[in-house]
Amino acid sequence: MANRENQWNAVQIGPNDPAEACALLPELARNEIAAIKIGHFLGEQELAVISANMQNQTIAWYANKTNQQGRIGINATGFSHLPDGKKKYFDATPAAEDDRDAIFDGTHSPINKIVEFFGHVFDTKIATEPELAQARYFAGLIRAMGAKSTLHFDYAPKQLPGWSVADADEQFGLVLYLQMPEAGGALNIYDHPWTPEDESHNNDHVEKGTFGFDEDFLGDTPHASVLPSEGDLVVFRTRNFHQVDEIHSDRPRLGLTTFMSQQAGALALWS
Ligand SMILES: O=C(O)CCC(=O)C(=O)O
Ligand SMILES: [Fe+2]
Repeated sequence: MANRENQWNAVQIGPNDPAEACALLPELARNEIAAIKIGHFLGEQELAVISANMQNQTIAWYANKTNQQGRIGINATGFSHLPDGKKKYFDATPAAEDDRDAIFDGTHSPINKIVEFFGHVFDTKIATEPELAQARYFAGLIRAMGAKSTLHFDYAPKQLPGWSVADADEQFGLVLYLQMPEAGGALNIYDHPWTPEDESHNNDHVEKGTFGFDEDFLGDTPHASVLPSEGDLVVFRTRNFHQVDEIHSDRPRLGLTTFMSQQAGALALWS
């Protein structure tokens, strides 16, 4: 909840304090804080290796959104609306993991680093799907943005019914910033978790993502505006509505993203 000044704030911590980050997760889950910003989660050298490797990968820009919204990797909500979408997602996972790991070649995998970081306190794994012989979810989608995002929320119980990640108590979003624009690109997080009544403002009807929600529907709801630096890891509760601000840059804003679901105290990563 926002405090007396009607501000809602992110808490900033350092990269060597996993116990502190883990202790803040319950506060995040209760909307007492907007986000946890873990400064310098990746150092300059790790960023340089990843950025050089990325030159060999192609960003898949969304139809009609070239240079605005693109990705490297797969995400479950990109498959959930397709016939047999769940099977298609898990069939596509091994190749997506290979592409991802080629980007991490020569440095410690940031996804493993995240698992180890939260693993200091919680049982932390890559999510698996019991219905498909414990097939592993993909984790580590790189999002490229050249313009603001939609106003949206991410919440598997609503968006991925029938997938095991929907059986979670909480869903966090983690973004590790690989490249930031010269100006703009803050992440705005609103103190408003999605409820079914909000659907009257939703402009996406088949596949999630193209239009998002009416930008003005939250009125003066308190929000936090988080402007990360390259190498920072931001953790927030994705059921809260959020939006990436206008971007002013010749090069895309790049974030390595994964969801982190919590169930019965254990954490599971997936994209
Ligand atoms: O890139 C960001 O700052 C947030 C992207 C986003 O909406 C998400 O990861 O759910
Ligand atoms: Fe999101």
